[in-house]
Amino acid sequence: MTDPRNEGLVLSGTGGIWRVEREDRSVVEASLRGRVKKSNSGKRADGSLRRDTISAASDTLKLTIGDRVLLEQDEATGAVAIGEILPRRSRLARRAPGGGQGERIVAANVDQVVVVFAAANPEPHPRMLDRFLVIAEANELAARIVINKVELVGGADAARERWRDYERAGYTIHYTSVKAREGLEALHDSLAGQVSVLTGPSGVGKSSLLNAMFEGLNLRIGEISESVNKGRHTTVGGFLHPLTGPEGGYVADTPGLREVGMWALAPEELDQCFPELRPFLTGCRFADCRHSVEPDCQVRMAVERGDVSRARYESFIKLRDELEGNKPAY
Ligand SMILES: Nc1nc2c(ncn2[C@@H]2O[C@H](COP(=O)(O)OP(=O)(O)O)[C@@H](O)[C@H]2O)c(=O)[nH]1
Ligand SMILES: [Mg+2]
Ligand SMILES: [Zn+2]
Repeated sequence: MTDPRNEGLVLSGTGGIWRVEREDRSVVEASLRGRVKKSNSGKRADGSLRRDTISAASDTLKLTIGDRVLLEQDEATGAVAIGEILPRRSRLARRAPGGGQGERIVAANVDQVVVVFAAANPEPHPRMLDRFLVIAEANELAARIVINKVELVGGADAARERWRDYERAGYTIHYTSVKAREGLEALHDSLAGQVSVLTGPSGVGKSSLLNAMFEGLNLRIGEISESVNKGRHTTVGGFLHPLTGPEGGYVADTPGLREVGMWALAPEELDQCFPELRPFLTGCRFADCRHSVEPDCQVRMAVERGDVSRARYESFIKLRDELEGNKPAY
């Protein structure tokens, strides 16, 4: 039987020491017990199977932010150790689930991926947005989009014009301005009580948005990247920030996801990661249709009819080329 009072949530970790939030919201530093690292039975003490076993010493890096763990306290020394990693309900990995060796789990137990771009300054790159969305889709995670700094382009309605393809694809888009305090309430409500991975290029206003929505968070503004501490410690996997407010929730800041070139997905799975293509995929003449030059391709016909955005389709083709090795995927 597990004692819920000993449960914790991993907020961050450098090397062997992990910061873990307890149920009462206090934060303790804990080491990972050797026993956990080496256990490969896949079974809990009561004999039930664990879904996600930490199976070998080399796998210890797989403990990640967002993991729920059981804590054990040494009575003599008071030192706290992580005795067990509880099953994950979801995860965000740089490789698609099932991608095998080299998979890098960025965060566990994630509810959604929130991709932030600026309407201007820095100029947004839709193809980069497509990559982030593909990563979310490949991990079967819900994704929403934030277009910040809309006051620079004449407000939300003017900004909206440029992102219609994504609304049509089914994504929820928040048009926000920290400066003009626009759209913050709706975005706040979609983050509160959830575990979100907030990602996007640097300088788009991610930290500013979080500070404006969650009082007391006090993230630093204008930091080039939170992952610059590579030389000092090995920052294993970003930070999970507890959100202030009665609903709780967490936002993960994950350096790993910024290296958007560093992911790999089977090329033939890419079409599934574009939600607006899915209704057409079973209609192509060839089951392994690449949707480029093949006859009777339903995807291409949908593009010709205007039912699927040409820009998104072209993005799909470019990413597919890349995954097929015309450019190294990582
Ligand atoms: N004009 C404008 N500037 C913003 C807005 N939100 C943030 N900024 C500025 O954009 C810069 C980068 O913000 P920051 O939050 O550090 O971006 P991050 O790198 O994505 O975390 C800072 O100078 C902010 O003041 C906004 O809505 N409008
Ligand atoms: Mg920031
Ligand atoms: Zn096709």
